[in-house]
Amino acid sequence: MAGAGMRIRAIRALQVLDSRGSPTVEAEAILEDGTRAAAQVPSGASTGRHEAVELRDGDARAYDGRGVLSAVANVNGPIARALRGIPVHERERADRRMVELDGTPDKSSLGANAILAVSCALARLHAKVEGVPLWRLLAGGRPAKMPLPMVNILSGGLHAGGQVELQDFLAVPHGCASCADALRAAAGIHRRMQELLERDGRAPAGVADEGGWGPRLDSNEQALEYMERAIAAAGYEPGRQVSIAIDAAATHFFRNGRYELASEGRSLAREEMIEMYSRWLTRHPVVSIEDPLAEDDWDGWAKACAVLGNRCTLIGDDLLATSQSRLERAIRERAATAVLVKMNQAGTLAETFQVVDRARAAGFGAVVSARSGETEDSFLADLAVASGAGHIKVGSVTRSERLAKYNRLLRIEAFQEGGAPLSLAPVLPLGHHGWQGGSCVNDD
Ligand code: 2PG
Ligand code: MG
Repeated sequence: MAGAGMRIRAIRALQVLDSRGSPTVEAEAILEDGTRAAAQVPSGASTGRHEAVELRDGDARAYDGRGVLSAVANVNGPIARALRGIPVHERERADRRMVELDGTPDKSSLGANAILAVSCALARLHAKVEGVPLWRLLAGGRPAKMPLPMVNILSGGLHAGGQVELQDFLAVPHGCASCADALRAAAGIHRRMQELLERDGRAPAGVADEGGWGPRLDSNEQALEYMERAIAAAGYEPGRQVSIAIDAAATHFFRNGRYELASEGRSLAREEMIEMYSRWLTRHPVVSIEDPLAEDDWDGWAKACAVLGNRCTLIGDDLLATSQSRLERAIRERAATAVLVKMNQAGTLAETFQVVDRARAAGFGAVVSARSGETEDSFLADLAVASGAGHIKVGSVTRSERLAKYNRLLRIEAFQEGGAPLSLAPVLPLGHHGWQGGSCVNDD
């Protein structure tokens, strides 16, 4: 361990801007010999109630109250003081120190944005000192592999002005042999989608928060029809080479016990939502549904798993909030079959890896995910490879805060950095229901 003896001399932070022009935290860690590394943290729009808290200043005179100068001050003050002198390889100890120092269950005292920025900067610094790629350092003994990208093509909900309620319709190019091929497929589908929408007079003036299209549509299901058409127009067979993933983000259209599909003039009970998804699974090649129901509708999720769980992967985002205790409950109650992994929902790298590792042990799938507000930091790509999750969700193939991650994956794949055997997961991992892929596997 080349860097084992190297201790932290200083940590400092500043306020930078994310892809929506909102402030976020960048932290830099510096060792005794002057070696330094930095990291920036992302920020969600469709945030769940159970996420670790992002500290915002609330001063309406700056960035509509969204400044993060208090989080920055927490890094520069108490966090820097508490971590000074800790050897850089003792990163878990550093994460624990920060959690203890914060002292709240949701990191609302120091801010998850402050804590995570430091946690990631320390990991990057440690990799630098060891002279290994970040993903290799993070992997430890985990089965690192190239993740299959799930690429946003159409957006709705809070990411696209609510044209339709469901938030994401994504292409899953599982029939491709490499990450590079999967991205080429996704880029083709994104372009063909633009042409199809233009032809129908539905082309939006710009792209949505994650770089996909946010058109006005007649219904949520119409998004699935467009997805199939765009996949075929790009030269791929829907369901055999490229399938569809949905992130409904249902928490955000759930009011008073009902799911409000306002664009369709419908208000659905949870059973009707499950029936709707069931019909869609019959008609369209959908391999996974994220947040099909709201974040605290545990009974609904268990029903959804019983009815849909052997036909597609049910991924908990707002439901699980990258929280160990919520994941335990989902395992116990069979309330999901995969977990969405977002570092800033947990607030430290150590807790993020605990969730990924527990999911693997329980036979749950895992998808490592970016946020709708992102930065040029490519950390997530290394995390996805290191975790062995097999899947990554970064948004679309436009906007450089997305491409920073994809391009980092391409670099890791092209140069086989670090020499580990990397493999592309063929299809979404399934939960405890034992379904093995059905017609969605490219079995040529
Ligand atoms: C999600 C994410 C990313 P946000 O819901 O999965 O698409 O969105 O960061 O706004 O929570
Ligand atoms: Mg989501």
